[in-house]
Amino acid sequence: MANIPEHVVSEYERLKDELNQHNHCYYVLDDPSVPDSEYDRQMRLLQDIEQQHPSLLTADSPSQRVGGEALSAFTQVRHDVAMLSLENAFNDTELEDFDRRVKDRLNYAALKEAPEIEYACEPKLDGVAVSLLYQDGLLVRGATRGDGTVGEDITANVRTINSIPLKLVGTDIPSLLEVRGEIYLPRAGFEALNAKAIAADEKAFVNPRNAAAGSLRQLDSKITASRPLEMCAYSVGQFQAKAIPDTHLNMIKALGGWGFKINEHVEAVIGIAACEDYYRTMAERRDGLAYDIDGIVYKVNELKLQERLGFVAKAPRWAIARKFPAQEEMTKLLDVEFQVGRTGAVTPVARLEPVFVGGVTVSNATLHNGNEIKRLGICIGDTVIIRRAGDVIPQIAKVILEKRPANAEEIVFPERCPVCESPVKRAESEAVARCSGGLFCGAQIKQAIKHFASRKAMDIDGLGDKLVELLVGQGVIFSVADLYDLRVEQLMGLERLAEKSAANLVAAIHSSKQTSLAKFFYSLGIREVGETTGQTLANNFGSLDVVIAADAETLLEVDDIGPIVAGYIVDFFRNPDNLSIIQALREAGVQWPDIDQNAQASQPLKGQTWVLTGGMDIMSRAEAKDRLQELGAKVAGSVSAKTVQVVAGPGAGSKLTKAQKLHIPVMDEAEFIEFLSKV
Ligand code: JCF
Repeated sequence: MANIPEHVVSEYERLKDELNQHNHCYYVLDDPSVPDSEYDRQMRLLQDIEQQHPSLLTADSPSQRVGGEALSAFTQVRHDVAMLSLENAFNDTELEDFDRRVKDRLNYAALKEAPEIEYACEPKLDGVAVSLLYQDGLLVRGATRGDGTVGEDITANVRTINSIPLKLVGTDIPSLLEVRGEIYLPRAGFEALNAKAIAADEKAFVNPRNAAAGSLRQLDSKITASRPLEMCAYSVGQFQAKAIPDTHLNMIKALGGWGFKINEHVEAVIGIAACEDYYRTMAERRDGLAYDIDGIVYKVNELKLQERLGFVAKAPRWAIARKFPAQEEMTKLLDVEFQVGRTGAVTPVARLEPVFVGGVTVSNATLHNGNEIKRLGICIGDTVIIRRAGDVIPQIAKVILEKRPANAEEIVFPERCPVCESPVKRAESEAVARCSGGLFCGAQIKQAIKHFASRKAMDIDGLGDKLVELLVGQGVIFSVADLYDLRVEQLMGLERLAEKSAANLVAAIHSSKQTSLAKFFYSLGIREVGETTGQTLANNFGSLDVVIAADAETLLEVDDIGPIVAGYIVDFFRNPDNLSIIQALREAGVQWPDIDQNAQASQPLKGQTWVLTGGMDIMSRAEAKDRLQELGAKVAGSVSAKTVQVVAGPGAGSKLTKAQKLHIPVMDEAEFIEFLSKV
């Protein structure tokens, strides 16, 4: 380092170490050590030094995570220790057979009292296997698995992945370490990537694994850098160190100590029955995980035993993957129906040959809108791939064109509403097409009434979807206001409604008349006015008539109301049909206490955003939300920098983690109830 003052060199090394450490806290431990602004400041200092003294710059600098020059091709890499695949087990019997083979091979039959085997259990991540080579603690090479013997050199790409240490940390760093693991895209990253692709009219990825593989195959590492990939370490190939761990689990822990992300659910258990319990527990948690897993990997935990067991052909005898039900299956598109929603949105719904996928039988899937049909290039009769992962609704991920039958039918988007035959129109800026029939359309009337009666709206017990279909279908009621004229004798004339249920329903309709202003706003079914906006309107304007009279400008003065919602609200109250329904509801006796605008003291949480997550034992989630909103707080669905307080119950997951990451205060249910009693 000729000509570079020593204090600059040492400052440079210090910044590199510190940034690597912040990076580790943020991406591996999910626990940031400094605010983003401080990280950015240190990064700029580092980059300044690198600009003034380019000879200092090495590939392990944290500034290089953004990717560099594009390659023209990948070079081949020979794995010194072959990268193995795993044998699969598809049921408990196959797993028990594996355990028996392990014991036989270890000659346990000859023992008087053969012990149960200890197994390390871990979720099997659905991503791309990689090998990372570290010499004296520095990342020198990253490679794909390839065929297990020869892979591709993807060093430039792996350097962009934030959870991969560029330099190992901790103590007893091995002189040579080849780490194996899975590079994967968490579900949220996958959804975001696909949403972007769809918005740009590009092809979407079928699943996170394909997206991860595609992201790693980029010759331009800047593209890889833009994808939120993660890497989780699960085994070791080459290894030279002073001390070698005795078990797989201790090896994994050592990797964690050197800075790798390791799976939070790895665990050692004794005996195959405990392995089966682990499988069932993880199967229940599967939908709630932030990433796709396709099974559980079991490994004989003692490395000495692993050595004695050895390998067959391409797989170790000491490990097996127990597979979960697939999250993707093939099926046929039988037909497409068009459903009309509350706001007139016409949604194409795919009718599928029933298929078991992601643990449930799926026979319908939404096709969202006309653009989605075009993007998928789908026809009736096509064979499709259905994906159902997490708690999201099943999606058609891909059409298998090779399997298209000769009589495949084009899907024609209807020009007239399938229910009321009014023209279907689509605004230039919108993907959604809507029936223009408004409250003339039977489908929209039905949906409006269902919404009005629902639990979080007017909460009319006993007025279920089926009954609404019947009442509107038979011309008994035409609007929500007609509900309040229903008589017991009238209802009894309908199929399947006994006198007692009819009387109960009339009573429930009667008692719904006492409501709150917030619920009433929500009940009206104004576009984009959900529960929260209903509460916002009530809190800020205090009475229905003030909102009816308000123009868009007045509405916009409220923080949480944007121009689009304001427009919908104004349009709604300018519509004479809507006003006459509101008039009829008031005449029928629907009422609520107005909110005293001067009683600011009753809203001590005004302007605060709260988040509820996890379970609640004493009060219900809905009650908690109601109480917070009455106090003026906004209750949001996700944690952000704006969140002032999180209430976390048992089972809280990613929202809690994020709150901790952002240093947002968290309280449990008991503390929350205590808090409510004091405000
Ligand atoms: O998570 C995985 N996909 C995974 C794959 C985990 C493991 O522990 C593995 C693996 C492939 C081979 N272990 C081996 C030996």
